[in-house]
This record gives sequence, structure tokens and C-alpha cells, in this order.
Amino acid sequence: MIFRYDFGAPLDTGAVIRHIPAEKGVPGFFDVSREGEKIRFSIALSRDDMIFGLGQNVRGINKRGHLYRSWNSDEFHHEETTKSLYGSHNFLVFRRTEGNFGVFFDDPGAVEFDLGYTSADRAVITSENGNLSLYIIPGDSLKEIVRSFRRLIGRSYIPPKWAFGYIQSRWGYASEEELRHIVHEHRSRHIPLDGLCVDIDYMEQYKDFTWNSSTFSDPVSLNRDMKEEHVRLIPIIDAGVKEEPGYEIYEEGLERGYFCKKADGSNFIGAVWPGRSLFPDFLREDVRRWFGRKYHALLDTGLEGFWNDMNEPALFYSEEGLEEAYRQMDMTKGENIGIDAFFGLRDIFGGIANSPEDYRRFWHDFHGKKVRHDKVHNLYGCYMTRAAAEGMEEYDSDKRFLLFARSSCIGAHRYGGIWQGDNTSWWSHLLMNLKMMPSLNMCGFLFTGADIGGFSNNTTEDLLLRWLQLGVFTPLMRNHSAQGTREQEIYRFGLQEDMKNILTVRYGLLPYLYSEFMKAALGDECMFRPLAFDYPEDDLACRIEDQVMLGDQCMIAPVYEQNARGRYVYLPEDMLMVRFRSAEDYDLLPVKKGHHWVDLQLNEMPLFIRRGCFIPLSRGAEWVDAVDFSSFTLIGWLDDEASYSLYDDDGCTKGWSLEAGIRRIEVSKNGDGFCARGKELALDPGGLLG
Ligand code: MIG
Repeated sequence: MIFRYDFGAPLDTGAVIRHIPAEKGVPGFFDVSREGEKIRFSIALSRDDMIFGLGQNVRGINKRGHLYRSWNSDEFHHEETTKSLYGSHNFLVFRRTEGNFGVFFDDPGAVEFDLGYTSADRAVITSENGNLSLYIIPGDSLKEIVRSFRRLIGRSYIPPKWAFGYIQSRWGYASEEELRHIVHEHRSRHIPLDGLCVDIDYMEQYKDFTWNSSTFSDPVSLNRDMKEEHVRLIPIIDAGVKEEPGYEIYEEGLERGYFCKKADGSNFIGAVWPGRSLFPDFLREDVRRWFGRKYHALLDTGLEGFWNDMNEPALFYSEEGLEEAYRQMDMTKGENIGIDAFFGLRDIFGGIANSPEDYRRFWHDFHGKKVRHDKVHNLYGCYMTRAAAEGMEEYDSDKRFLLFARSSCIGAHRYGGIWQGDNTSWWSHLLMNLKMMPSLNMCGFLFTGADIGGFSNNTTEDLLLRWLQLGVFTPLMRNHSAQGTREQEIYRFGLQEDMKNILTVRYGLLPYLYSEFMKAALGDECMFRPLAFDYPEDDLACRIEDQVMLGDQCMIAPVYEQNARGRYVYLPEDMLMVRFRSAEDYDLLPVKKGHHWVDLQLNEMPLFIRRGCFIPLSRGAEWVDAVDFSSFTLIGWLDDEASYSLYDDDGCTKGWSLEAGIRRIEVSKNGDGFCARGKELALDPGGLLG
């Protein structure tokens, strides 16, 4: 059962796909109060209650004890106390002694979550605009609650299979030669590779849908040559459109009135990478169709994937903001200003980007009504993703394209994946990447991953190696770094052999990972889960913050500290530890339920398989299409017969189906050993099954 309650005049955000009639009143455990426009919901917490969810955010898997704010933000330097990141995912799961429930605040504006911060025994959630639909989803198990919620918001985006390969990226790749060189450096060393992200430097003056013709003279042959190497190019598209007379997108958008406008009807101008830019009103269907079709010319050159950036939208400054800052500067120029005035000036310039005033300066036309941007701020990125996805759908309705974006809200999960934004080459951000996986999965974002190695600041080779050991499991596995930082391609490092070997684990596990991803997507499940979802009776397991469940068979526990040569792991049941050095070189260690120190040298990564389960392992390969999906070594710790449902499909069309795609692998006891059967599969019950 799902219950809906409306407050004020809720907008149709598009987040949910099922209509639930609104109820009157709210359940007793929700204390509702108003303060001007704001609506506040307060929920009592007892000491042991836990709160999961909230998608893309810093801090714990259990979100209790701090403040968060849904307000899509370009936060390229985020830390433990940062309240807002790039996405807003207002779904929470309360695990309470008084009864579990899930709650979704379908609100496109700012929402503040005080989850036991101001007072430890209350969760207080404040909608700043007071217009929202609230959905309450009671349920016994946490898994069940999330499944009901996921059915409410619709099926998650499914990328092509090749997108599960390793993707190399960097801000600064500036020419065709450079891209060819990078591919060569990977292929000549047999470092697996499936994709190469191209950042803003491929464009002519950062103009969307253009190529810089002096550095990229022939995109068609470039794409063709890349594909011969089994590598796809994935260019970036930014939200802002350059103001430049003669530039097609600008001229068309201007003529048709497709850009966001100020209250007086003139176009809003904000500066981003192209300089002065205009912002398509993606909340309008006609604008989405127009922008979505602009991808067609790029698709015609053979491209099959894109990433959308800057769609919070990020604003470096606005015309008005800059003028105001100059005015204040002028006022104090020549004066003998005090320290406070000096800091004031510094703050004026420091706060000029992404300012709340700017987000109040422009308007949308949403469902035929004029709506000020700040009231629907968190929808902008989602509707840009939707524009791109629908454009591709129109281009070829049966083909899967890769699409992932930076900014999002719930609803965007149906149109594309997301990356976790501009992280930093910090060990703490490796751990944050792990913690964000289950939280994002609960909110529908399955195709996700972080910038492996870290985006800002200089990575270290051990950080990159350890991060790859986590990245092996994340559906989006992309090494990305910022301009000006230490170069981060695997082949730059002394430890490249170890890194390459870790990549073979990704490709070896690919049939399993793809199978678990697809089953989660098609069944509205989470591929990554907190231990609390699988071991609700085990209080210790419920509190674990640095291990997560992966698929139905496994648990992962990466090393996330520099110089560590292992880590402590808590096993809620007996498990088989696979200590991988590569897809072909690993140890199998049965480990009993309880606490353990496990040794993990720098080149070793663990995977824990539940006793009684097994997983298929393929031989590695250098690109996804070369992975053998029909011949496996089975690894598990079995006492009895067991089975695994392996899902597979063509990986490139939308003809997916759980019924048609599943092949059962059965392992039965055979004297002292085990034997395996599976239709049209070559199976080797190789790894410690007894
Ligand atoms: O203001 O395109 O998050 O991945 O490399 C920075 C350059 C703009 C932010 C993205 C990042 C990308 C960068 N972009």
C-alpha cells in the first residue's frame, strides 16, 4: 500500500508514474506544522531508529544525525558537512522500532532534512515552498518498501552492455590525435577499455553540438576507427547555450523563444564555459523535443553515448550579479575600509556563482504556467536528461544509448544514469562512493559510479588502485580527472600491471554483474544494499557502514585507507572470500560468521560470496563484446545443491525480458564433488564448492 497526501498546490513533477488518489489528513506519527509558506513534518525517533536513502549525499549509509538540503548544486569541493550535492533524491526509509516505512517528498523546490541533528529524537523535514505530494509507504521489510517505491517511480534506465566496460576520461583531452594515442596506450599494453569520454574541449568555443574543426577534423572516421578498436567515444553536452549570433542553436532558440526568461520577458543570461549563455527551458515539451533532436547530428557521426553536465544549472555569474558586485566594489573604492567591509567584498565575489538571487531571476513555462526557477530548481537537470533520452528514443526507438548526467532528481532515473559529481582524490571519497551506491539504488539510480581515482586534486597510485578495486563493482566504471591535476590514466603509473589485473576482474565478473544489474532493473530491486536490508535481525550488521551487499549472492568490503594491507570485516553469516589479484589469479578462503581481519596486499581485492550460493566467473577480456557469456568457472561454498539464475540478452536493443533472458545454472552433489548443468553453457564447478 502507498498513501499520498497533498499540501498546498503540488506541481506534477513527473517523478511518479502511477496515480495514487490523495488521502485526507496524515498518519498520526507525522506531526505537520506551517510557518508562512513552509511546511514542516516532524517524526519522533527512538534511540535505535535508523534512516536510509536520500540518494546522492555525503556521510553515512544511515543518514541519521545530520542536516541535508535538497538543492541541486555544483559542489566541486564537498566535504563531510556539505548539505547539498548535484542531485536531490527525497526518498527516505525509516527503520523504526515502531514500524518501518518509506517516505517520498515529491517537491521540486528546496527541502531541508534535519535527521536528528537539532534534536536527536526527531527527524524534521521542511519544504520551503509548501507545495508537495507526500507518499508514505509502510511495509515490513526494508526491501519490500523500496520495491514498492520503485514501482511507483518506474523502471530504471538500462544502458547498452558495452557501457559496463572500463571508461577512460579526463577534462583536457583536446584533439583527435590525443584520443587515438590514449587508445593506443591502452590496447598496446592490453589494458581493457570500452569507452573514452570526451570533455568540453572537443567543442568549438564550448558550443554544444559543434566540433572544433582544427582539432577534430573528421569525427566520422574518428568514430569508425575507434569502433574498430572496440572503443566508443562519449562526448559531453552542457546545459548552457553560447550567446553568439550565427550559431544555429542560439539563433533557433532565440527565434522560437525557447530560453528561460526573466520576469520582464527578456532572456536570462548567465555565464558558464562558453561565456555569456542562455538556458533552454527544458521543462517545456517543445523545447525538449527541439534540444533532443540536436543530438541526432552527433548520432549520425556514429556516436552512441553522451554525458550531460552543468545542468543544476551551474551558473558562474549572471549579468545582474556581476553588475551588483561591481557596484559594491565601486562604493568602497578609495575608502579606507575596515576589515568587515573587506571580508564583505570578498564574500560578494566568492558568492557570485550559483547564487540564490540568480535562481530567482528566471522563469519557466511548466505545464502552461509561469513558474519561477527556484520553485522547481531541482527539476532542471532531470528534464535535460529527459530531452536527450527522448531525442535518442526518437532517433532509434529500439537501440540502447549510453546517457549519464550530473544533476538529477527522482524521475531522471528512468532516462539516464548519473555519475556522482566532482569528487576529490581523497581516501574519504572512495568510502563515500561505496556508501552512496545503496542510497542511490533505493532512489532508482542503478547505473552510477564515481570518478575513479578522484576528480579534483592529485591522485596517488595506491588510491587509484584501491579505487579501481571498488570500481570493479560499480555499473559505471569511469576513471575521470580534472584539468591541471596529475594525469590519471592507468599506464602513467608504476603499478599499472596491478591495475590492469584488477580490470580483468571486472571483465571476468561482467556476466554476473550484468545479470545482477538487469535483474535489479527489471525487478525494481537494489543491486547494492545496506546489510540492514538482508540481515534485519542482526543489529551488528545493520550498523555497518563500510561493507555493502552486491546482488543476491555477494558482499563487498573494499580497502579505503592508504597503506592498509587488509581490513576488518564483519560477516553476518559464513561466506567464501575470493581474494582476487586478477580474473585468473585468486585464492578462495571459507570464512566463518563473525569478525575477521583479512589480509589484502595492495594488488588484492576481496569479494565475499554467501555460503550456499555460487557465482559464475568468465575469463577476462579487453572489451565487453569479447567477454564469453557462455563458459564459466563456478565459485562458491556449497553444502548442497544450489542454483543461479543468469540473465543475459543482446545488450544493445530494448528487447529485454526476465523470462526470456534467464538461464538457470544448477549445481548438484556428485559423490564427494559437485557437478554443474546449464542450458548451452560450458560450466566448470571449479572453485571450492565443497
Ligand atoms: O565546471 O567539463 O563535473 O566532470 O570534467 C567544470 C569540465 C565543468 C564539471 C564536471 C566534470 C567535467 C568539467 N565540468
